[in-house]
Amino acid sequence: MQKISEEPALETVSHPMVQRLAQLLFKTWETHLTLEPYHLPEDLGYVEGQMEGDRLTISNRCFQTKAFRKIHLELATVGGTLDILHCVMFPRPEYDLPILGTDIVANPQLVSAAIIDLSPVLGALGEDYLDGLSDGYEKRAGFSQLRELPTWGTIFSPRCLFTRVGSPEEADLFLEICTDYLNFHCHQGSIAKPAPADLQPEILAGHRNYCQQQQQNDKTRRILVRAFGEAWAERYMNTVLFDLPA
Ligand code: BLA
Repeated sequence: MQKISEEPALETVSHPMVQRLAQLLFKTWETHLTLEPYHLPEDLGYVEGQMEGDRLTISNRCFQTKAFRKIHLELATVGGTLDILHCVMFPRPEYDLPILGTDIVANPQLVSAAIIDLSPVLGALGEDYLDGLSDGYEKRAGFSQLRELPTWGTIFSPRCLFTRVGSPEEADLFLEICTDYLNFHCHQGSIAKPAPADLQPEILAGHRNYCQQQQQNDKTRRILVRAFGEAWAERYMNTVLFDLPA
């Protein structure tokens, strides 16, 4: 595959923090993993809709590797000003790995939400991850506006970082913590061995729970419904954002 980090910048999305996190994700994936293409349904790779007069543009990039069933990066822009980055790395159910999720919601004045987590699949995040992420997690003390998780956020781990980003220094800090988390996780993913087969049903149940909770995020759903309607939004959330393995 061509080096994804050398491809032209991802269409339409302009917020610098979104651009920088997208580039960081590509670089880190290329450094640690051997990426293969993952094919989304034909009509859902690049999508445009209309939202109360504003255009909504979505572009998706998707990969898979030995240990990851689906590595998904989505960039969305609403009306040319609200930029959204959404990324989830779903492990294959044969592997006992947590689910990496990260999301940025940014307008030119403020990044109202920046989140990164390695969410446990089997009950609680393992000691290896708790230790491996602790230096990065301690850096959260540098944010002045940490946020409370919503009620559906029971899936997130004690290493979850959720904050507003109000200055260039805070933007750098968020990207630094993302670098720490991504390097640790992608390294773990590159050396992971399949788990005992009898764990698989429990792992699948963990993935299902993650997707069910994420689907309760009404803020995501509302944007998709306004631009594309109920049925489309439902299909998109079930098949592109938070699908389960066949
Ligand atoms: C919040 N997500 C939001 C918000 C919007 C979106 C508009 C509100 C911003 C705010 O509270 O300041 C919109 N996010 C989207 C859209 C997509 C998207 C349209 O990804 C995709 C098309 N969300 C995720 C993932 C995580 C996540 C993977 O997709 C975490 C790993 C978290 N988004 C998340 C959380 C909130 C949020 C926790 C705050 C929700 C709340 O406070 O109610």
